[in-house]
Amino acid sequence: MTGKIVKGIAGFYYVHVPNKGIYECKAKGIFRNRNEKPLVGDKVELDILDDNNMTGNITSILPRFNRLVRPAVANVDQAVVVFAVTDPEPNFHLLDCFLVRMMYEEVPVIICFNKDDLADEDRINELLKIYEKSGCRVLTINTGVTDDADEDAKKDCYDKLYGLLEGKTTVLAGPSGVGKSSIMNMLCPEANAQTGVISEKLGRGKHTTRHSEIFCIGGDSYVMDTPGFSSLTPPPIEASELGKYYNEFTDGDICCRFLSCIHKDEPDCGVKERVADGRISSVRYEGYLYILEEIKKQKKW
Ligand SMILES: Nc1nc2c(ncn2[C@@H]2O[C@H](COP(=O)(O)OP(=O)(O)OP(=O)(O)O)[C@@H](O)[C@H]2O)c(=O)[nH]1
Ligand SMILES: [Mg+2]
Ligand SMILES: [Zn+2]
Repeated sequence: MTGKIVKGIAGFYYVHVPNKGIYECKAKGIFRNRNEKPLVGDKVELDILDDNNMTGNITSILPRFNRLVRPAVANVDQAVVVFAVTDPEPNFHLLDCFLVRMMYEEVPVIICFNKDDLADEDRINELLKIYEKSGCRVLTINTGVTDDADEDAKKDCYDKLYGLLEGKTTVLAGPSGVGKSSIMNMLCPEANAQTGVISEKLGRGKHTTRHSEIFCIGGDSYVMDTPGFSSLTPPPIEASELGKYYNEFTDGDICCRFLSCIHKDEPDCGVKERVADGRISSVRYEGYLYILEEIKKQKKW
């Protein structure tokens, strides 16, 4: 029998088998020997141990379409990276690093700024403007959790997001406290995911979600809720390659004097010209310089 791992906790894997339900499984020793660990999202073969208690053994992992390291999940079609417009304030370096990582993994990303009820229109337009040329679709929503939330606005947000998720397996990723689990609950109230409050002292989330978990939001549409992350390392690329991961920099009209230009200290750099005249967002460019340094540091090890 085959199923899909929807959750893994403390050595147990919860495997969903269509029309039967969720089996609590152990992975047999073969995985440990092969250094192969089942991941949430994996399609697996299982032997049923007990149909009444819904227990089984995972005997093999079917070939993976892809796998992500952070968050650790397999077989995703796309990622929705969630940041809050505020509370917590968006960390653009972290967001940009996530985008570079996903591009490296060839996983399309939708950028979702949540909690748009907490910001005015100017701020929202500013955020949209930063990412408008990133090559990602960008949207702003709120999950309607506040007491004065308007039902129509809530329905609009649901529709906006649902339309992008239909028929796909999507991972919700982002820092703690931005509202990933709240989005999960908006999409699928049965998920009943636990949500947390922002720490007043630290101004960030408290890592309410501890394990990745998949929910079916209707038909063959699946969404994975994942724990928040607070730091990310760039993918293993050369500093000279980073520019390729910035859609804004790869416009055919951009011309740098040096072919090997990394758009940092070189003269006659087309990218820097566009940053200076505002055609490339300075936030994106600063993020680029930051990740460039991270890559150089990584290389030293
Ligand atoms: N104002 C406002 N608050 C929201 C919105 N969405 C979520 N929140 C609140 O933000 C806090 C954090 O939400 P969670 O859904 O737990 O955040 P998370 O991203 O799952 O966090 P981790 O599980 O720690 O990674 C909760 O207090 C939510 O009620 C929104 O659209 N607007
Ligand atoms: Mg959560
Ligand atoms: Zn250049």
